[in-house]
Amino acid sequence: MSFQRVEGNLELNAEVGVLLPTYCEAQNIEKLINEIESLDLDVIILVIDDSSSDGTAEIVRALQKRYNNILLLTRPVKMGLGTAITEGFKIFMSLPNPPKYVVTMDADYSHNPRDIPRLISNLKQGRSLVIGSRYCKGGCIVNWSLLRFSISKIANLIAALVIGAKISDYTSGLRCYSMGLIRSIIKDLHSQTYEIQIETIRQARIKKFQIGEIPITFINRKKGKSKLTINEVKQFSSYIFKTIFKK
Ligand SMILES: Nc1nc2c(ncn2[C@@H]2O[C@H](COP(=O)(O)OP(=O)(O)O)[C@@H](O)[C@H]2O)c(=O)[nH]1
Ligand SMILES: [Mg+2]
Repeated sequence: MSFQRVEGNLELNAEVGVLLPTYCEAQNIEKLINEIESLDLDVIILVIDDSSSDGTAEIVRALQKRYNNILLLTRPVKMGLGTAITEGFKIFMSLPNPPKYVVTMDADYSHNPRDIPRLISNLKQGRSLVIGSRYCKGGCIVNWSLLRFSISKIANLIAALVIGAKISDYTSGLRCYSMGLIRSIIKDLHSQTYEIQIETIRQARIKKFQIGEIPITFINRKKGKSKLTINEVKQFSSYIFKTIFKK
């Protein structure tokens, strides 16, 4: 299994795991990791990189020499955000000392690392999944095109109809999961790409875990390109249709 291919110290022991899926994030990853490291957190950072051609993995390897709490898995081809997140979950679960909480975030610096402690403290108030929401009161999006905003809003409206959880942002990538929730839903996660964000919420709801959200400010990436393509939109739509018919 992929666990054997993870680079870094597998004996690490920390309360929080931060999972960073990367595809061509060389312009963002160093600043992001430096900022996570500067937080007052007991943390293991796990980067799942899909053989980015811009040298993302080499930058992470250089950072592993500076910090002793970074793990890296490189996969041979681009395999999608969904499989990167589930593979990251499996790696955290299999560590000799698994973290209690797993935070996922985009590695393009559109999520603010300083929101991580807020997510964790909200989870500790009795929740198993806390979403960083752009659409609840106090949340906000900076610098998105009208088209990108519309795609996100439509995806959220459909997800709300199909899943019906009491949350405002189903597609946010900034979240905190309890390890108990991850262990309980891992076998039911089959997403290839961005639909992972709603599949995890759906599974958490089916298994009756408490879900919460806190407002965040999402600032569109300043560097590099979005990896959301028509293929991701198709996979997302196909997941929604399959879910409707399963009901
Ligand atoms: N490992 C991996 N990471 C991916 C893949 N697709 C997207 N990502 C990462 O997932 C995060 C979200 O992607 P992004 O392009 O920012 O999507 P957007 O914010 O919706 O435009 C970023 O950190 C990407 O580098 C993939 O196929 N594999
Ligand atoms: Mg992004």
